[in-house]
Amino acid sequence: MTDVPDDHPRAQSLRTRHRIEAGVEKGITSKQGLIAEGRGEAYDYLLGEETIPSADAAERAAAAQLLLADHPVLSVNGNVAALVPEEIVELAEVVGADIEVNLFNRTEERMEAIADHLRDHGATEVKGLAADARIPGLDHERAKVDEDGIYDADVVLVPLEDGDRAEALAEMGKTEIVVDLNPLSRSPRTAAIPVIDNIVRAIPNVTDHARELRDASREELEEIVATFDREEALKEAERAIRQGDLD
Ligand code: PTJ
Repeated sequence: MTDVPDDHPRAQSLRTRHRIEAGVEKGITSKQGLIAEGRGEAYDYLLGEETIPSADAAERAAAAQLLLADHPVLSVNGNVAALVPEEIVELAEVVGADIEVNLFNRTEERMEAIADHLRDHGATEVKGLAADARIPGLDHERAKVDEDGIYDADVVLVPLEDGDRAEALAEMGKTEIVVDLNPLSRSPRTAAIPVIDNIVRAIPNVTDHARELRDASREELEEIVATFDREEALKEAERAIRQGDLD
């Protein structure tokens, strides 16, 4: 991987880009993942490449929601696997969630490569390969999930999800936490908790909040979820992007 000097003004963004490139080379990330990364970078640039306060509030609500869940599942696609494999494994440990590979462009090779990559980063169990259940209302390949994974989950974290599947999961009654840098995209608009932030900042921050909230009572966690305002979070992110103060 190309070395990016620490004092480069866009060091983090360039490192993220290189990780996606490496993901494509390793057969983890799809070519479309490169395009998705480019779209994400543009929004992140306008957000000042930082976690804005409303995103931090969403990340705290996401942590509380995951801790409250009976069966939380973290969904992983090719971009997420390339960018935050260790961080996903860590979050799953802290909140007691399953990890499931779920791809927009599903191929068995990529499913296996991503599961191996997650295991190399500490995952003990990776779901998604059984594909013994279907999300109703989606075409065959995109509908595939594990019966004891996403199909059974009450709370699902779906980063960089496509709009159709986000809607179909919501139809199934799942509580969805969506991480996406575009507040106008259908998936965060469908989510109970839209997190408008870069996945590379969002996942570690949800984990930090979850660690801090681990001993909180159910009432405290429910209060955090109930007072989170999803409309406000979407509005705040859009406002920040439109009025971007790029200092
Ligand atoms: O690995 P697969 O086959 O499941 O495919 C995954 C991609 C991401 C290629 C697929 O789901 C796709 O085509 O997604 P879209 O429709 O391009 O949407 C990606 C969304 O993620 C866009 O709204 C981007 O702004 C957003 N995004 C991109 N990079 C990041 C991001 N959001 C958060 N953090 C990022 N690093």
